[in-house]
Amino acid sequence: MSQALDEIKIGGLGASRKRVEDNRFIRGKGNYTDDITLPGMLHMEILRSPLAHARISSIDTSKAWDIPGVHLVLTGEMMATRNLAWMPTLSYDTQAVLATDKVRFQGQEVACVIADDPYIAKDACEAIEVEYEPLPVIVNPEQAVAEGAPVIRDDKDSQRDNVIYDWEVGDAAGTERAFAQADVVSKLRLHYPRSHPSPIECCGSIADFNRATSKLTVYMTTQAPHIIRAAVALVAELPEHMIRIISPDIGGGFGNKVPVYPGYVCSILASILLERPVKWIEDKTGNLISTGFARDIYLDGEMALRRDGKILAVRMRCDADHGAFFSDAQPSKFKIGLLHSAFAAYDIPVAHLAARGTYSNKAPGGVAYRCSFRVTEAMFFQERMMQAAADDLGMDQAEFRRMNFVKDDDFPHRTPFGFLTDSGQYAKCLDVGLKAIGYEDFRREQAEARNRGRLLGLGISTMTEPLGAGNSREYDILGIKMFDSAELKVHMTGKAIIRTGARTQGQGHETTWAQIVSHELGIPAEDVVVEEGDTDTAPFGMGTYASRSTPVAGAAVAMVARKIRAKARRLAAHLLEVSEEDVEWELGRFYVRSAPDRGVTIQECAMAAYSNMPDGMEPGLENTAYYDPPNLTWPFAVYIATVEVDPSTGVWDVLKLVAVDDCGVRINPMIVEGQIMGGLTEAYAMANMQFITFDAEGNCVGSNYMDYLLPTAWETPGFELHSEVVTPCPHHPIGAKGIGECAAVGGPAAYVNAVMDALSGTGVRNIDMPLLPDRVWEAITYRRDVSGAPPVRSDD
Ligand code: MCN
Ligand code: CUN
Repeated sequence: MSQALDEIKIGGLGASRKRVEDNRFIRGKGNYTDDITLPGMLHMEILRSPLAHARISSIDTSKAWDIPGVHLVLTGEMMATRNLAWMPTLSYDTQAVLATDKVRFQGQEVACVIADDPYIAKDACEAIEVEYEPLPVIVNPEQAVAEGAPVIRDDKDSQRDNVIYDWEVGDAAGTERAFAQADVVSKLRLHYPRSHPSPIECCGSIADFNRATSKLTVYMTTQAPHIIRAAVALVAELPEHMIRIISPDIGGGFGNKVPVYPGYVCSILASILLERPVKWIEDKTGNLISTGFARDIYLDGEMALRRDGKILAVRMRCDADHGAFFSDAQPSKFKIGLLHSAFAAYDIPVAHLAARGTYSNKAPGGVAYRCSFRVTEAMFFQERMMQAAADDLGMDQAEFRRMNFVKDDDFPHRTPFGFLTDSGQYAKCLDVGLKAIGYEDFRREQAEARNRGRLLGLGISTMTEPLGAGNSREYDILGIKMFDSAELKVHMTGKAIIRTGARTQGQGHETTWAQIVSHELGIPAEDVVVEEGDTDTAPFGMGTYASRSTPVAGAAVAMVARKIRAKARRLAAHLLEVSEEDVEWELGRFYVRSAPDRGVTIQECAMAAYSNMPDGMEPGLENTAYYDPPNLTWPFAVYIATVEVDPSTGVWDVLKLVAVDDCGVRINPMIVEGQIMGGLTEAYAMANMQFITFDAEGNCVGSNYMDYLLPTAWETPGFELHSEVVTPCPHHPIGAKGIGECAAVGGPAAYVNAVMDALSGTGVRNIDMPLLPDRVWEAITYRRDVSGAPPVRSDD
C-alpha cells in the first residue's frame, strides 16, 4: 500500500493555496521601500524640466543652498565631476542622469536636493533657478525624420539625425515572391499608443553608504536586484562585494521597475558624498511623466493570401518612438524586442519585418509594460491583421484562424522569423472559447440586432507568446546571459528555505515556489519559506520580467529540489540499511522496494543529514541550481469578447469576455487565474480608456490620474476563465509555461476586434486605441478611420 502524501493537501502542484504574502499585505504590514527608515536618513527630491526641448543656459542653486535643512544640491555639472552625468542604458545607449547641456523631454531630471525632510527638499527644488533657451520639439517619428529636424542627441558625436536603428529580420526576397503569387493582399496600419504600467507604488530608493565598512546598501524598487548590483559596480566603479541591493516588498512592477532611473543613481551618489542614508521616493506625477513608458509604435503591414484563406506571407514595417534615450530593457540581439514573435501561432511560410527606431522629445519609451519585450505590440498587430484579412476574404473569423493555425502534430515548428515553438493545442483552445461564448448563437443575435439598429460585435484574439528569456545562447542583456537560479536549504527538522534570483512584485512567488518544493520533496508547502530580492543572500539571477520566473527560476527550484532528493536518497539507504538501488521514492517518503512498509520520511532524512550521516558524507542538506532553459516557453491563449456599441454616443460595453489559457501545468490555479484577470483588466484599460499623449510643445497629457485612467472594479467587466486545455511544456522540469503577461498581451485585440466587428459594413477599418467614445462616435458618424495619438492627430 502506498503511503505517499496527498499532494493537494500538502500544498503541492495544482493546489489553489491562498497566497502567503497576503497575510501581511492585507493587514497593511507589507514592508515597501517607503516603509523603511534608517537612522540619520535624509530625503531627496528631483527638480524636473518644464520644457520638452531646450538648451540650459544657466543653473543657479544658491537660493536652494541657503534654505535651512538643505544638505546638498546636485546638478549635472557636479555629477560630471564623478563621471556620472550620463549613464549607460540597457540598450547600449546613454541617458542623462542630470541634464547638463540640454533638456530633452518634459519631466527630465535637472537637479536634486537632499534635505532633512522631503518638504524642505521640494521647497528647495523650487528655489533653483534654471534658464532655458527653448528649441523646436519633436513628438513623433514622422517629425523625427523630417527635413531639417533638430538633432535631439547632439551630445553623441556619431549622431547626425534622430534615427537610432534600422533593423530587419526575415526573408525580404522570399516575401516579395510570395506576394507576387497572392490572390488577395490585405493591408492595415495602426498605432499602439504610449501607455504606462502605473503600479500603485512609485519608484524609490534608499542608499546607505557606510564609510567605516565601505559597504553600500541600497533598498530599492527593482525587479532585477543582481543586474542593479552589476550596473553599480561597473558604472560607479565600486567593488561588487561591497554593494548590497535589497528589493523589499514591491507594490507592483509590471515592467516599470526594470530600468535604471536617474533617481536611484543620484541617491547613491548623495549618500556617498554625505555619508548618510538618502531616501528618494518618486511622486505619482514623476512616475507618470518620466519612467517606464511602453509601446508608442506605428505598425504597417500587409498579408498575402490565397483565395481559400491560406496565408502565404506577411510583411511588417514599424516606426518606434523611443523618446529621448533608447533605454529599452531587452535581449541585446534584438533592437525591437521580440516584435518578430508576431504570427508565431500561424503556419506562415515566409515573412519580413523592418523596424526603425527614432528619438523624440518624450520620456524614454518602449521600455516594457507586461509585454515580454514588445510581444504586446506583436500580438495586437497580428490579431488586428487577422481580423482585417478574414474580412477582406469574406471568411469567418474563427475558421480563418483555425485553418492557418500550426497543427498539434506539427511541433516543433520554426516560425518565419526564426523562433522555435514546441507545443500547443490551438484548435482545441479555440473550440472551447467558441463554445463558451456561444459563437453561432451570437452571430444570429448580432444579425437580428442589426436589423433593429443595435450594434453588436464579437472579437477574437488567439496567440502564442514567447515567455521566459533565456536560453543563454540567444538571450543576454548587456552581455550578461539570461539564466536563473535557486538555492534550497533543508533544516534538520525538515523545514526549508528557498531563495531564487527572481523578484516577486505581486505575482505570488512566496506561495508558488514552496509548492514546487512540496511537489518534488513532499515537504508541506507551509514548511517552506521563500526569500528573494537581497543580493547578499539570494543566488545570482536576472530578475523577474518577461514572465521568466516560472520558466527559468521556477525550473531551477525544481532542479535544486531534485539534487536535494538525490542526497536524501543516500541518507535513506543508510538509515534503512539497504543499498541505494533498493530504495524507492513516493511523495514525502523513501521505502525499501522489497518491503514497502519499511521507509523513512524526508524529514527523517533531513535530521540524519545533521545527526546521523554515513561515514564520508558531507553533512547538511543544501544545494544550489543554475538553470539555463533550452527554449522559451510558448503558452497559448484565446480571448473572445462580445460588445454592444451605442451608435449615438460611441460608448461600448463588454457583454461577455471568455478566456482560454493554456500555460501548461498550473502550479497554483488560483494565482494563475489572478494573473489572467489582472491582465484582462489592463488590456481593457488600454483598449478603452488609457492614453498618455503629448501636445505639439511636448507637454505630457496624462501625467495624473484625472487624465490617465485606471479602471476600478466598477468599470471592469466580468471575465469567464477556462482551464481545461493543458499542454505541458516539453522542456520544463514540471511542464509549466509562463502566464504573467498573456492576458495583457492578447487581451487588447479581443476588445478592439469586437468593436470593429460591431462597425462592420460601415467602411470603418480601424480605430486606434484607446477606443474612447468620441473616437468611436466619430468613426460611426463620418464613416472613417480614426487614427493617431490624440490630441496630436495625424488627420488634423
Ligand atoms: N504560475 C503558475 N503556473 C504556471 C505559470 C505561473 O502557478 N504554469 C504562477 C507563478 O508561480 C507565479 C505567477 O503565476 O506566482 C506568475 O508567474 P510567471 O508567468 O512565471 O511570471 P513572473 O512571476 O515572472 O512575473 C512576471 C510577470 C510580468 S513580466 C509582469 S510585467 C507582471 C506580471 O507578471 N507584473 C505583475 N504579473 C503581475 N502581477 C502582479 N500582481 N504585479 C505585477 O507587477
Ligand atoms: Cu514587459 S513588463 Mo514585465 O516583463 O516586467
